[in-house]
Amino acid sequence: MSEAGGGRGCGSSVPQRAPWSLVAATAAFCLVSATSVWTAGAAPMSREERQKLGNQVLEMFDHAYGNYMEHAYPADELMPLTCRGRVRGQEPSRGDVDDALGKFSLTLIDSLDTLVVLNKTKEFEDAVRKVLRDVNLDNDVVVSVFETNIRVLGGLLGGHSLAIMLKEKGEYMQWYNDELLQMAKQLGYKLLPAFNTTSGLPYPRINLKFGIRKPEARTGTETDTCTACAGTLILEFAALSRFTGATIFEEYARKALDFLWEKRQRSSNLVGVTINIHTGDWVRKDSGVGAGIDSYYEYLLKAYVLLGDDSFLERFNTHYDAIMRYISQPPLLLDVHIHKPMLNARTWMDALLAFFPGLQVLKGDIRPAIETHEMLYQVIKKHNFLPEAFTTDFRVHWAQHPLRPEFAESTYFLYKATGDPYYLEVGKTLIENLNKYARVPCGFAAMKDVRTGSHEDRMDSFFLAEMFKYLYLLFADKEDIIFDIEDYIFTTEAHLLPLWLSTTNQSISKKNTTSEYTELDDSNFDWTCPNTQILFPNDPLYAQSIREPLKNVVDKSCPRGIIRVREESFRSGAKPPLRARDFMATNPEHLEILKKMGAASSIDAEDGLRFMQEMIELSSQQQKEQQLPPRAVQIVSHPFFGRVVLTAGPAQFGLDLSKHKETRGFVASSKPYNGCSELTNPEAVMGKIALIQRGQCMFAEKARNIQNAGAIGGIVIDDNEGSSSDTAPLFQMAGDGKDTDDIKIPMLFLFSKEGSIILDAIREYEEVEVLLSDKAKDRDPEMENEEQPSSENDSQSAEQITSSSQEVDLVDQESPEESSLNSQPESLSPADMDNAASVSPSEQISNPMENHETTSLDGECTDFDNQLQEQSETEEDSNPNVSWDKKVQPIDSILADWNEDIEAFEMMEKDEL
Ligand code: DMJ
Repeated sequence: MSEAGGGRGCGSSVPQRAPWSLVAATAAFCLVSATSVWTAGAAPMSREERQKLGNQVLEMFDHAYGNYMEHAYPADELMPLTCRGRVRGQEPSRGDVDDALGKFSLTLIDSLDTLVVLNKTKEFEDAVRKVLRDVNLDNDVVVSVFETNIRVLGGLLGGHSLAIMLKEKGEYMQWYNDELLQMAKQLGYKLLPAFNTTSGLPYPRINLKFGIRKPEARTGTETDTCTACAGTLILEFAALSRFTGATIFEEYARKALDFLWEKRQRSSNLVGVTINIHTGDWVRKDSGVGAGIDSYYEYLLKAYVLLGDDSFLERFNTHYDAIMRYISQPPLLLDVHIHKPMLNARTWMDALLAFFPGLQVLKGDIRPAIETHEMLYQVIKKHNFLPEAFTTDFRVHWAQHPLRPEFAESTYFLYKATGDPYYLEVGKTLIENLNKYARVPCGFAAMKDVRTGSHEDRMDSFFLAEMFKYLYLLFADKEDIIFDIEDYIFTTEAHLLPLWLSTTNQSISKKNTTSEYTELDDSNFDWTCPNTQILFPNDPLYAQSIREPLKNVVDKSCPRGIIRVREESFRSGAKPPLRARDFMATNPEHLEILKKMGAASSIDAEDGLRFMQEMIELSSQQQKEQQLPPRAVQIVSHPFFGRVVLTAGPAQFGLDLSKHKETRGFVASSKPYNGCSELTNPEAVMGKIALIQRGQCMFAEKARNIQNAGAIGGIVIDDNEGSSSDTAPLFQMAGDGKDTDDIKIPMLFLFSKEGSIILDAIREYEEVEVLLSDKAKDRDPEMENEEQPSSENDSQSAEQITSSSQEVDLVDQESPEESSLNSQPESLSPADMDNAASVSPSEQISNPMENHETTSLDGECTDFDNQLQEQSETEEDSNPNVSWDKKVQPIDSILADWNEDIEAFEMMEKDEL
């Protein structure tokens, strides 16, 4: 165990060299692992069971990595539904998400150090050879500087760190001669032109071959970047400098951090989500700990740990104090405005903030970490995964889940800090859910919609870099890992950097240590560190006692408005402010209140502002609620056994699957394939779910034709080749303007990519059975042994459906399985033939609100709001800063901010996480 140091030490009020050996394993800055003190609470998990779960994680990793290597490599990522590689330019663009892909075998590089952690040393050696042999870092591709840094530079450095560790051990990697480090350096130099701005903040994107400025670069015109994008470089860049002696990398990353610190909002000490890289103005002035900011905070604290530079801890502590004052509303973490930090900026939280409890463990602030983690776990128990965004009353706001690792990360750190076996049970649930809902024959697929259980053809590289590492380490004993993990720090992508770097090539930190902090009061900073003896004073039930009051927080919560409870409590005795949801234009009292808003006092003006925000939210929510949520097509026959779930659009006619039992049946293509005339193969579709191609007539007409032929359901497949629910907004199939009550069968719509998964399955397996539903049926091992039942929907049986026998003289079309792969219709349908129910432009593809959950939660209301209120009142008493909110703010300034706030709010709504 190395004694790397340079920062502040536990239990000391003066700087000293500290053993940072606990950082990686417990990530608990100054925390002693409490594993050994645990004696009661959740039942302890036996070594045998932990080993079993560890082995399960290894098997899952093999499934993900093996399929990537077999079917996708050297592509950047695996597409687990279509079982092939995702090559940029060959797939429809997914926008910003694709900027992580640089044609540099991303998943392989991101997986390197995971292989060593999981004891796959031989595979690691092979993987390193492949990287050195195959990876080209000079592609003409525009990539994200942030993603390339954390995943590729971090991956190469993590690989190098463990390669030299293995070489030193004397068995593996004896041939290794710093080749990964040379690649990392080459990549580092490629990223440097991005920093060529007056502010020193990097451009968000760079062309790997042409940099920023050259005409061929196709980038360099951006003006904004996110705070995390500019503030998450120091660990990798400093490691690169210290490994190589080339100081320029650490200098550049420090300069960007210095600039962000300078630009913090001085009265709140918060930073916004996006910043202008030329002027340094905040572009988005909302502030939280999730998307857009998250790893900026993480890197301040970890930079202190790795580099031993006090200025980073001072900055972190200043921000942390502000976060706990304004953003933390335990167990929630809610975004606020940097200028008006008592005003919430959103009514929802994003999944990325799930890393924060882990960071709080590193900081040593365990109580709020336990509370937020518990709240997140309950959301997961409700939806199987953490949706990308969820509301303060725990409804799904954005239903995707790309297999993010942040919650597993926090679970691991909390277990290390508390030793509470409860966290092992949490990890077990994560493993079960991944296998049950995300595992597909060719890897693990991201969830397109946690409510329906449908998949996206996507397995991000961070799933291998982070998820398996944290899950494996959660169940591992020290002897299960071939090196001492406590000698390393985790980057934000869970790459491992050795702590001995803190004492190597330190010239840069010495040169650049700023002296501006003399203005700050030292008493703001925690120079001493908590330890487990204080945190858990002989009380092994400590963590449980914190979780207990929160145990029903999700199930029994009532919808809340966006007003923060703290604010309401300031006005005890006063009439509660008018809320948008209660407003009635016919109520004279309401009109009177409205008139007053913005006219009398700052409080009234703030009520007015809030009212406007609520109105915008409410109307956008109501718009969404008028749309039907997506449906699921689940392939249940061999060899899929329910593992592949496709996102489908509903129809405004026919059987409503949300009200009825699902429909199950074998599929058959209709002839003609467009379904626009009487079918010529009724015997083939009778009692089955008919596949029909979009185009050439109305959806309702197709439905009638297949119903008349005896089909029990229909799936319309888009004729626009390459379309996918990953890149196009789902819509409802509208009727034909006539009465559609005669259509009794369920109809669903699949984009071409999802449709081709079924068509390919028919070609390969002939008999393909699917389930049409509003939510995928749970998969369990028995499903694989189940007999193939006939349609569960007897009332929909073919015999009961009246058949018409109109003779229509139309040319028969080839069915897709007879035609060649990717056969195209003879002529493309006029766009206006199929009448998709209109979708407003603001609800196009990338709009997260598209998936807004419309159902309210079951369960009675608890006194959760009261709990929060009580807590807030206590905080008010002890919080010197509450006076901020009480200050009379000039009404003009509030009104001047009004437009800005509404604009920011609208941007947030559009923003992709
Ligand atoms: C990872 O790439 C990193 O953890 C990053 O900091 C943000 N989150 C993704 C995975 O969700």
